[in-house]
Amino acid sequence: TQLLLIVGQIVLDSLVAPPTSGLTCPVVCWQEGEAAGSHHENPTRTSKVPPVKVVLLVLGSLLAAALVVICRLSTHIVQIKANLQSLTEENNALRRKLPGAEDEAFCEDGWVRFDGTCYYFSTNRLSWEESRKSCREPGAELVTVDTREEQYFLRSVLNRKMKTFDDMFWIGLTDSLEEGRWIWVDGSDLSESLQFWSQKEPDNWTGENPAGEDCVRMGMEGGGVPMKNWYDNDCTSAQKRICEKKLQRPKKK
Ligand SMILES: [Ca+2]
Ligand SMILES: [Ca+2]
Ligand SMILES: [Ca+2]
Repeated sequence: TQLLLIVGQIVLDSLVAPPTSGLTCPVVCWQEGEAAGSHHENPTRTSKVPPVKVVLLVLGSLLAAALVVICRLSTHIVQIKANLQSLTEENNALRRKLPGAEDEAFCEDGWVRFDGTCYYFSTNRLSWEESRKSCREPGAELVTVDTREEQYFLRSVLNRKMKTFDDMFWIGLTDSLEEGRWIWVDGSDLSESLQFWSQKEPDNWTGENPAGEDCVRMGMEGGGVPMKNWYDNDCTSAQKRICEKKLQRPKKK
């Protein structure tokens, strides 16, 4: 502001003040002054500041003042943006503390979180029925594959975990009630569009158990076909298992 006032005063002075040295034309004055100054023939005229120079000086000052204002505004905008960022983070933190907030939920140690669900990949082996019981103890169930994304997630984990071809995991799918009718442990029928049988499966093979194969385990992708990693198997054989349950929430105080 002070700078602007000074600049304004200079403008006024240059307009109001009468021409000095008896010269009537500022341009002539300047031209003469320049010419004289360059030859050092008229020291009295070269000591005056020509009005055109004053105008240039004023314009320069105004430009400088404008730059200062723009610079200060930019600083303010940066500060406002930083404040907004800080408030957004604070808001998100408060939201997480609200009852039912998704991010407050968690999976217990040993369980893997994916898309609002916790999964457990066992290291010990049990029959299919025993596996189901074991999953139910902590309030879970043998896994049901409800989406392609869930299948993709499970196969990705298994691809990392499995050491040998036979190192498979029970999932919650069986046709023990009616041969060929596959039902999930939640009672729903296996949908046509969401099946991931490996090559030549299910085959209800009777080589190991004359009762055939009525339970499903998930393993390596047969023939290297991506995602196709389901095998029906003898339900009494001991296999690892995958359990799933909803995200846990802290107990209310
Ligand atoms: Ca599921
Ligand atoms: Ca069967
Ligand atoms: Ca089979």
